[in-house]
Amino acid sequence: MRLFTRRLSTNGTKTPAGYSLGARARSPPPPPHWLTTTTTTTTTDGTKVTVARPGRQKPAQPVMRHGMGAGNILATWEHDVLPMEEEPVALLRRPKTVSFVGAPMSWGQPLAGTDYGPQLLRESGVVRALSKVGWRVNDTGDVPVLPPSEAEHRADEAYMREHSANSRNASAVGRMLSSLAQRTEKAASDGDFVLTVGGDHSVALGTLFGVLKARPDTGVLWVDAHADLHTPLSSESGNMHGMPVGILMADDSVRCKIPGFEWLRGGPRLRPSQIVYIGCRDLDLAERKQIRAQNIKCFTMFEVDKYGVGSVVEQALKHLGPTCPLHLSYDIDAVDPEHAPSTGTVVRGGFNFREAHYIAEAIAESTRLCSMDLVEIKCVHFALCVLCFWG
Ligand SMILES: [Mn+2]
Repeated sequence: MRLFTRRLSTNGTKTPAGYSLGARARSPPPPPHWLTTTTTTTTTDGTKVTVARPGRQKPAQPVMRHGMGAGNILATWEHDVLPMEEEPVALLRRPKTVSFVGAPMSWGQPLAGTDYGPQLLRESGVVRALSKVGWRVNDTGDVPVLPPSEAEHRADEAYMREHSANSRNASAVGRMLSSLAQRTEKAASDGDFVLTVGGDHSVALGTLFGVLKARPDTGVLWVDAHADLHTPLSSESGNMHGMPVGILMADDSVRCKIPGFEWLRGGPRLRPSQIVYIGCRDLDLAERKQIRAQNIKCFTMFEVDKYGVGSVVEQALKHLGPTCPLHLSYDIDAVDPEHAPSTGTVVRGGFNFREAHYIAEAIAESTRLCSMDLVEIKCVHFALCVLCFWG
């Protein structure tokens, strides 16, 4: 599946730069691909005839709104998508269907704005873009996110005191993730591609838990500036968006004590060999130690610079094995702030425009990508409005 876009080359689909009168004046360039539909028919004597005829209208230009900063990347898809060859996704049902799940969570970190992510994606035309590349889209709407109640707040405080833990709003986050996990499990069991749009990265705990229930041998590609490998027992900030991998890997005796996360009991645990990190560049000491101790495959930006993004994705896929379904958890902060400035935890030195796209394209090319999170897209203008309003 091509969620991300590919730039048009100058191979005739676009007028090349420096186009001049001359040979081309006598032989006009072909019309843009969006104005042409080609049909191939076989005549009675067996020869194939290809006919080009006027087709779809030129797609509308992207609409930039609400500080769509994730934006320089996402807002380009309307005019930048190349129609791709039909690609079999053997592990999904036919007709190939995307279940779009909105997860407008922002309680996993301290800033407002990520809760606007699903709406931004819908407004920027994600459904139309997916339909255009041959997918049926089932928009399941947003999973409800409610603020912590008084009782939940007290439960959080008691847990943190008792275990010297650090987990802000754990109850409210856990409650929402429980419904999210049920929804992703159902969609994955139905054979759909599950596309979850956050929301902060805590939502990946819910989506992966559901996906792993339906497809236990799933391999995870975690594209992120961070490893999100903490638990409330190791976290300094207490932000739940830094813990989805850590909690998924943790033993039930640790994770089921976290208020709001009792439902994880007996459920799947992520094995260290089942995940690969790509793009990390902001790891703290505890996370580095754990990555080494558990022998987790991790390609930091150093490796991306050293080997190139092509080799890194190839090695990552090789590590996960040749047959398993794949889940891509794409934190937009993996991309350099120059291209994706509207995110919660900005870290410079990330992927450039082509690297950011290449990763998704190369993983899709495996034809085994069956689920994906796109998270931490933050609406800066919206957050500023909230701050001004309350300010
Ligand atoms: Mn993350």
